[in-house]
Amino acid sequence: MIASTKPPPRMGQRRRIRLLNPRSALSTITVPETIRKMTLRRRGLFMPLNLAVCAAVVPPDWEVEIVDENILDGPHQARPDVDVVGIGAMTTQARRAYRIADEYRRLGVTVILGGIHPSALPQEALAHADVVCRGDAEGTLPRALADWERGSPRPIYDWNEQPDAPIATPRKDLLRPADYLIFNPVQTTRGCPHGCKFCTTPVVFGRRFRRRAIDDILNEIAAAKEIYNSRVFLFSDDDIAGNHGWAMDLFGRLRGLKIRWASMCDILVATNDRLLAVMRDSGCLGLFVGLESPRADTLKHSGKGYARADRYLALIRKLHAHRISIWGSFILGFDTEDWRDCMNTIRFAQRADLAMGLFPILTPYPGTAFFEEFRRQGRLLTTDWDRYNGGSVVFQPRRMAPQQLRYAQLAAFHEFYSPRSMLKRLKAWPLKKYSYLANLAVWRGMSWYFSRRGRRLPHFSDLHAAAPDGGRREKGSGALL
Ligand code: B12
Repeated sequence: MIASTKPPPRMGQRRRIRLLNPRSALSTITVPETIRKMTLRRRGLFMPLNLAVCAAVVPPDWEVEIVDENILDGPHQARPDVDVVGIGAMTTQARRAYRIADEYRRLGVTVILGGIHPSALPQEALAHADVVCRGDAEGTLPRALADWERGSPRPIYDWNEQPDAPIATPRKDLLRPADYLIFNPVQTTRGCPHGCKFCTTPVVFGRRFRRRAIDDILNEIAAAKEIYNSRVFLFSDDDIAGNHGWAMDLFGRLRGLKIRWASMCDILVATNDRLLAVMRDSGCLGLFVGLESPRADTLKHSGKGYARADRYLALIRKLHAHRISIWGSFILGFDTEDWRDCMNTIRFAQRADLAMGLFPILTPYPGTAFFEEFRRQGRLLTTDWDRYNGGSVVFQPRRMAPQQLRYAQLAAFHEFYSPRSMLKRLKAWPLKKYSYLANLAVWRGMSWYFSRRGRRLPHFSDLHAAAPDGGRREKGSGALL
């Protein structure tokens, strides 16, 4: 543990805080050049909305700046020119966040850690920080800074002590739009009533669905239209239609703004015809839907019992009939599934004509039920947080070897994004220009990645050939690769 030595501030002096987004381990895995190619040479994919929100709740008499290490040419160098540094971290950023925090503390700058990972593991984070803020910055950061000014900050501030602090409007003026592909994410809700065992959201932000004032949302969008000329928006929500009544109000009022938008959403939205119609009228182009698996027993096992796998196809077709395209996300590696189930998942995604598919490997993020379960069972292979990125196997799968699972993931991406699969899913008409571009970007990125390494692209048939039974279902096989 490194102690911070800077004396408490003198009264009346203007305070300075630097908010920092550490470099993410993921970008070193997915190869920065590929990301640049895919993002039209923007430096970053997504602007750090978390820090723009933090900046909005810093007391007005403080000077505030945001530094995003992901868009710098080299690593950020800690400098003692601020009083406080606030660092946010998802799990993939935790290791780098801790290193920067240690450097700042060595210089005597007070360090506040926040975001999803420190919220899930506050004691771990406290070894690198003076203060840890758990959950929303709105309910924690202003209190932490006020106590710091009085010279007596507490080690932990929890948003549950102030659960009704309103969701703030982010300070986007502190960032440069040209640096990011997605500069105008807008968040409308927090928390999630579902309790999926793989998801961090209910653990960190609670199971009560918290809604932002609709006027604030509309004002943020209107300002972005005017200042940045934005017409297409991304709602950075877990589930924009998690509450159908509220979503109906929101979509009804969005209609007047004449924007187009996409968001994450659960599949149950397709059970409500009236809501779907209003949603489409409000400018919805597409939804990112967590489907996880086409197997009912897997959904039940993962705590996603609210969704019914046998209705997936019909509900997806209904969304398509409303001209809403779907990015489906599936998780590979559940205890109920082996590599053949991974293959069947991809076949399902192709049959459903999904515009895009994501196939992350099951990752037991700290705080989730799966993390506790795998730890209890001695199945965690590592707690190197850099590897908690959805592209590495960090636990011992029940029905396949770790290498089989990783290979199945690569085969899944390859087969789903192959030109033949793309044409079949997207069809020639009506022309889905953006979906074609996005599919081609993934395909190009994959082909480039494998050819540079002199490796052929992975196929599920390789797993068939390597299986000891020649492809019939065997129990607990660890053989391959
Ligand atoms: C948009 C998004 C992305 C964007 C990028 C986001 C970004 N800024 O870099 C993209 C699409 C690139 C992405 C990718 C990934 N994502 Co993502 N993503 C999201 C999503 C949907 C919204 C994030 C967001 O903008 N939230 C809005 C802001 C305002 O909320 P916030 O970040 O939590 O910040 C608040 C508090 O946490 C706190 N806070 C945050 N930072 C700080 C700092 C300080 C000092 C303080 C005091 C407070 C504080 O205050 C903020 C305001 O209240 C979330 C879901 C969610 N509900 O958060 C998942 C989520 C963050 N993603 C997740 C995951 C797993 C990933 C991937 C690993 C997925 C994958 N397999 O590829 C990658 C990793 C990317 C990487 N950089 O390494 C998980 C994180 C789990 C974890 N333990 O880390 C989440 C929570 C999804 C989930 N439900 O499990 N993601």
